Amino acid sequence: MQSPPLQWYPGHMARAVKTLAAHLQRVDVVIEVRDARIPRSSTHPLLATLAPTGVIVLNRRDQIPIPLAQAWMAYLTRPDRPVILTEARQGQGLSQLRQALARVGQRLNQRRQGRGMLPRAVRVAVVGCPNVGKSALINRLLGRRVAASAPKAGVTRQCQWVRLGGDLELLDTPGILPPRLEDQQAAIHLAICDDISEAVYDHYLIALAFLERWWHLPAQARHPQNGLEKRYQLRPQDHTPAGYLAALAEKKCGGDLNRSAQMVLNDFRKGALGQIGLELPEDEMELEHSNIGQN
Ligand SMILES: Nc1nc2c(ncn2[C@@H]2O[C@H](COP(=O)(O)OP(=O)(O)OP(=O)(O)O)[C@@H](O)[C@H]2O)c(=O)[nH]1
Ligand SMILES: [Mg+2]
Repeated sequence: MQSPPLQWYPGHMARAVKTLAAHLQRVDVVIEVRDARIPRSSTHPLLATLAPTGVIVLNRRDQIPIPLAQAWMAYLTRPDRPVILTEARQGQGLSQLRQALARVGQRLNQRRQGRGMLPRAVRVAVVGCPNVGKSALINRLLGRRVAASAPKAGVTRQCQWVRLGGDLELLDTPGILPPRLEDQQAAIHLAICDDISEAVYDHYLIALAFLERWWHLPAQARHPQNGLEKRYQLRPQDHTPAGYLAALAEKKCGGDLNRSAQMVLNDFRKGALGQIGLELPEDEMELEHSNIGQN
């Protein structure tokens, strides 16, 4: 079944992009937070033009298998752009992030000193798609709850500076997405991960897209392998993805397909189906290869 194109660009996001561009002119380093389940789809193409990313944080590392997280790190790391894996709710991976920011601060203040200027706090912007965990990360870095953080897209509506001691100033920013989601696969992945507002899509189609993806994922992308069967006592091998959703509706939801779709999405999002990475660096490499071929 063909899903209607997903569009998502509320007014607050258009305004956010404008104010963000102004704020970014004042920052020393940009942390781009991505959702480790979808590192490709949770990047924002405009960000590269607004400001170069200094650090990539792959957040939600608890939600994908470790070997996959490591493969993404190796793929995305560049000499001038470290990649740090985090779990922002528990605060894992934060010491590496603090170290990376301290290095930026040292370089900045050495330069300032060279020009006879006084040292100042490093200004860090935390940017990324909605719901990837930007505010949670800031709260963890600060060790107290200064930024609203909740399990839905579009919680942070305005840019907000917060200070951490004398060394660090952090800018929390609203999640942004491109004005047009031209890449429909990316839009669907963002919807599966709850990184787009629920109002704009059909749960049945998004749950189906999730199951279709799950069916084709290699072993390294899911842990345990039989997460669906474990959760629902229904063998995926006996069904197509659509058949599975129908069987699940019969078994658990009185035949209601929408309820079974919602259940599958909720379970995936809260990790009840195990660790599942929807995107792989291999696919990305293939894509790059075919683009080079076309040019
Ligand atoms: N499992 C898991 N959940 C996380 C992690 N980081 C954040 N969350 C949860 O994800 C939800 C979204 O977090 P937020 O901090 O509001 O995300 P945000 O990027 O600031 O979202 P917007 O302000 O809407 O752009 C919250 O319920 C967090 O508790 C993580 O590493 N693992
Ligand atoms: Mg936020």
